[in-house]
Amino acid sequence: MEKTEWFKKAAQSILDTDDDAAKEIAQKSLEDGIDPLEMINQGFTEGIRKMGDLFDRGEVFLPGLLIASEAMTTAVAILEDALPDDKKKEKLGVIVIGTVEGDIHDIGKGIIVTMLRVHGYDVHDLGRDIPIEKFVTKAKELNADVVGSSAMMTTTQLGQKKLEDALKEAGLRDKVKTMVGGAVATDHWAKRIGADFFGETPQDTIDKLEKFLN
Ligand code: B12
Repeated sequence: MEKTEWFKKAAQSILDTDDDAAKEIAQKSLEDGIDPLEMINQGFTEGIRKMGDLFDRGEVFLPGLLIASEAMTTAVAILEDALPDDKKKEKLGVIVIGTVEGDIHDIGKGIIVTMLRVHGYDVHDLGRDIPIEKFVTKAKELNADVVGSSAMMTTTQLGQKKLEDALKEAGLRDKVKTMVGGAVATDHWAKRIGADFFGETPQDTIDKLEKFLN
């Protein structure tokens, strides 16, 4: 099957909130030699984006979105397992990343984590709903080069500003670069809170990281 057909099927399985289909499509696409990263970015991610639009328009409700998110997580996990082992590669930098306190959205952050790992970064994913102190403690412990935070809601976005302040207070701010992302983040927001940059997409994030770390 053409890879564009696989992408369409992947997206459709998310729109259908069909966990079994998503799982099967992920597995079969691998057997068919489709690049797992392309399946994530051009297939399943398209599905969750469209689902988000339907949710915004009131055509899908929260339980539907929740099931779609679970199907997405299952499929992405299968594809991630198939990614080449990059452990032997020389690491480009140590990154501590998480979704800020009060916020449980982690699909986008998970995709960023996968892409960064594939590109050779040593990524420590703290998870979601993470207290600011935990970002700081981990960054200190690992002597991190970069601290990244994801926030998907206007109510939790302030956590990204608190993180900037906490890193300053801990005397770490001149030792690490900070990146922010998530549905409500913008270049303007990053500038306003004093973060080094805003990463809009995985590629944008990777390009900017290269620039900031060199
Ligand atoms: C899926 C989803 C959920 C799922 C989350 C499942 C999960 N495990 O993540 C569930 C159903 C659980 C959920 C719950 C809720 N949600 Co919700 N959700 C969404 C939805 C539809 C899609 C988010 C998503 O996964 N997008 C796909 C990914 C691939 O894109 P992304 O997250 O933007 O990530 C990309 C970039 O932003 C970037 N990126 C992301 N993180 C980072 C971090 C760094 C460091 C960098 C550099 C880049 C980066 O790279 C990613 C890949 O390209 C959005 C709608 C939207 N337009 O975003 C609402 C949305 C975020 N949710 C919203 C809300 C309000 C809620 C709820 C309060 C419930 C409700 N009443 O609707 C709860 C919140 C619970 C909580 N305490 O957190 C609102 C937030 C409104 C606001 N502006 O404040 C949105 C915008 C929907 C809306 N229009 O109302 N949600």
